[in-house]
Amino acid sequence: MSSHDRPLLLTGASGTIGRLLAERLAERGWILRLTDLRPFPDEVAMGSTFTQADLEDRGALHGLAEGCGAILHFGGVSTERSFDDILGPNLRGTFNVYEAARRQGTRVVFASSNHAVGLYERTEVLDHDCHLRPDGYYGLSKAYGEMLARMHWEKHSVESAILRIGSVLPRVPDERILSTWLSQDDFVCLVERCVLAPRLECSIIWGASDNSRSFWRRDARHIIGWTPRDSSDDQADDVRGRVTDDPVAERFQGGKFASVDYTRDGFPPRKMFSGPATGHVR
Ligand code: 15L
Repeated sequence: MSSHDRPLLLTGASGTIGRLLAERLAERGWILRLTDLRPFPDEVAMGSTFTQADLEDRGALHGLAEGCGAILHFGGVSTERSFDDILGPNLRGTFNVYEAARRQGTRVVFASSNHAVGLYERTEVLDHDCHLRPDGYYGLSKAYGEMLARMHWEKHSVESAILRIGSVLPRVPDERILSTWLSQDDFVCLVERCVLAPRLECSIIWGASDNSRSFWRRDARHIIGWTPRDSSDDQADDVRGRVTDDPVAERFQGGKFASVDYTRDGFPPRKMFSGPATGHVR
């Protein structure tokens, strides 16, 4: 558990959800060490600092993590790109974050993504222990981050909250996001709970509001004591019919990410794995 007297290190502070966290956590009294490769576009709250740094710079990350109450790892590439673009920030960078956490004996809140399991069909409902099924190189890098978290927990007792984040947006823009929406308020509360919870172990939590069309079900939220308050349900009428004309994107939970460079001839068999740890067909 972290208390307000130790700073929180936030990577990816200049990104969309990094900026949201920076603003809202500062309002809640947290002292932040913000970092990003890009400059921070907003005013830095009193007591907090911003350091421009590359996630690949191991020494810089170790320095930034010193004395922190938790590392909120939201940095790296956040969309589907080539493997070479993703390798440095998301694989080496996340490794550096975990090495820093291990040295400091601090917990990590890891921004994983629904794209770690984006190749499940939309008719399936997943539990946190389903097999990983990344929908591209970005999703693969999140799957790697989840495994890195698991290894650091089992081998070095570094705790993590692995947040499989859906879509953090002010409003629902289309039908897919009725299933994946995480309101900004629910998101900020979720991250703060991960910091305050007495224990995290290595918990996977679906980052989604209480949406009745959710693709996801069981997770470890009871460990941190988080319950979302919002739901996409009351926005359903506003987005009815807002779908793409891409059959691959419409079939899979990962949407457009799944259809990038999708070359399989026809669709895969519905069940790729057997056994209890798969998703459940609705
Ligand atoms: C993500 O992981 C992306 O970072 C974000 O830009 C959205 O595309 C989101 O997933 C989503 O699936 O809606």
